[in-house]
Amino acid sequence: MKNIKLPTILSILFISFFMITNKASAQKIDNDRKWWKEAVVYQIYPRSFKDSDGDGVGDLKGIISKLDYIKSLGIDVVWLNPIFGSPNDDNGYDISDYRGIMKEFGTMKDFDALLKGMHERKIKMVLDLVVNHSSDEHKWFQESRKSRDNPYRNYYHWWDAERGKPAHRFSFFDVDGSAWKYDSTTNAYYLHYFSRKQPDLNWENPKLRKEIFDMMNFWFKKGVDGFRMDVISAISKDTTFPELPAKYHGDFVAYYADGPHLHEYLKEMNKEALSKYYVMSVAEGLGVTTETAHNFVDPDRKELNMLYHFEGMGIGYLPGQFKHMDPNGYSLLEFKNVYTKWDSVFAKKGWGTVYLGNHDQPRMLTRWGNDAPKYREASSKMLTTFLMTMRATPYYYFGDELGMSNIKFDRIEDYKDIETINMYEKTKNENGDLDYFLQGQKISARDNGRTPFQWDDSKNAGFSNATPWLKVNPNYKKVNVAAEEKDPNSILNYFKKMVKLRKALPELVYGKYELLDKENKTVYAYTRTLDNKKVLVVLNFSKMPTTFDMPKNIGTAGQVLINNLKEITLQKRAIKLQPYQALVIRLN
Ligand code: TEU
Repeated sequence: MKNIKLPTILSILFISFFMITNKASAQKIDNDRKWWKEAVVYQIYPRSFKDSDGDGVGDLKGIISKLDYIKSLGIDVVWLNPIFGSPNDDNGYDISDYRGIMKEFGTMKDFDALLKGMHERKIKMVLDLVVNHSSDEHKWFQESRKSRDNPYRNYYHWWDAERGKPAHRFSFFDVDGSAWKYDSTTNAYYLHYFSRKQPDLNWENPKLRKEIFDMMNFWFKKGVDGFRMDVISAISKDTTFPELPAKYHGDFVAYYADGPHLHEYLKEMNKEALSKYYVMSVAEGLGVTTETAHNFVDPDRKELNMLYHFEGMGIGYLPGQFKHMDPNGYSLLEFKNVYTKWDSVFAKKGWGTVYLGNHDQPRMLTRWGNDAPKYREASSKMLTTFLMTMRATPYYYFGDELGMSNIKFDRIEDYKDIETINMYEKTKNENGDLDYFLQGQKISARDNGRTPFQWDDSKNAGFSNATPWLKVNPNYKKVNVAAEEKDPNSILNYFKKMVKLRKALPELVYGKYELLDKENKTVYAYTRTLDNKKVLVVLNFSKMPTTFDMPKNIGTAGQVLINNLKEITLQKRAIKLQPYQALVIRLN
């Protein structure tokens, strides 16, 4: 003992203290560590991923043939948009057979092979649960509409016409805007929040609920690892169908998400299906607010794991104009505010999600970044950096890892999406400005995010030998997997690096988020801190160079963990940022 000097003793003490605190806090994370919190989810729109049988439509065998590519991304979970039997009025969101595979996509044998292939590669599979509505071609609806006393009548919402017209309900996809459709066979109206071919299921009926839970168990027994739940917030309705309460005027979506028995049904779903397996569940939180979010995801309520909110997706629209974005872009201050607010919602309890695009949205590069040739690479990478450094599970949309961008169709004939086509018809019927409408769709239409995946520079981007169901973006000659795999600095390789970094640093998953320089209009900067580990994320959201001054109280800059450009200029505490530069820096 006498040979050991005081500084050595101090450092031993220091190291053991460090180990104890580290262990204690590691345990703290352990308590509520979950695989789905640490996962990166990769969303695949099967219709547009890879066509194996030459009909111009992507399919399950196509996905199987690309499993090694999916694995190479380093992601953990694949969410597949609906793959079930469907007449495709809304690309599979109108299901006619919940236990069968859509003919164009393949067979149950293909599905089993796909699931096996994913599991062999340690990738989990999440399916889409579409149970607010079915297809009107589902056997239940075919029966239900036959007569008022059919055993399936109560599987849907009917309003007998002799009661007069039902109170108005808004439909997302109807050309007339009404969610009630008159059906002469039984002289009654049925409810459809989406298209006429998507009648809403009646969750009040315990038999219907049992059918749904049995169906979920059917897929879980096959080994499926979870569900993304389509408009699940809308399943419970006040079946007296009163006039829309005044509180919801101008915000019918909030009303749809505020059904009287919603949380009873979710608890029942948890008990009868979800709780029996170690699976994940994520609600499409249409109409869910920061006040109501906890009701879905707090663990002690035993409902769902996560939800994704729509507040971020609402940024940048012109006021009062559904689906027309402000040509001057969006406000980064608002963007920061929304994501910071949603981080704080789950700071103590529950867990969030983060996404910048999906099959219902335009491409993230066009909408949130800059798809001009000069900026597309930097801004794609910058947005990926944002998604991979937030305290929330990232849901990353296929093709964004290549920097795919909006196709911006000029003609209505090029669109295939029921939403665009019906809104166009509606605008026409109302003598609206069709050119203005089409102009708006170039930015906001859902088909922008649904064009075929770009594999290489061969015909149809290597997606299909036949004419694809939706046109391929002409930029595929340059923007494609084959080219980007070869280029170490590609958007694709940056995405892989970013996924690796997130997986390597627990502070990027669990660490506390603190916004810096809140009023900065072009730079989004924050720190992520877990115990004694801290990183700084600095993102230049603009095409102008700028300087970011590191606040004194956050520590000093250490290793640069990621940089989406070649250079970094750091003078004392001033970081010079090039257009769309993104940095993750270790703080000491
Ligand atoms: O989306 C729900 C939804 O509200 C969308 O209609 C959204 O408002 C719209 O896409 C914005 O443009 C889910 C699915 O994600 C979507 O693909 C389906 O069309 C819809 O439900 C009906 O199932």
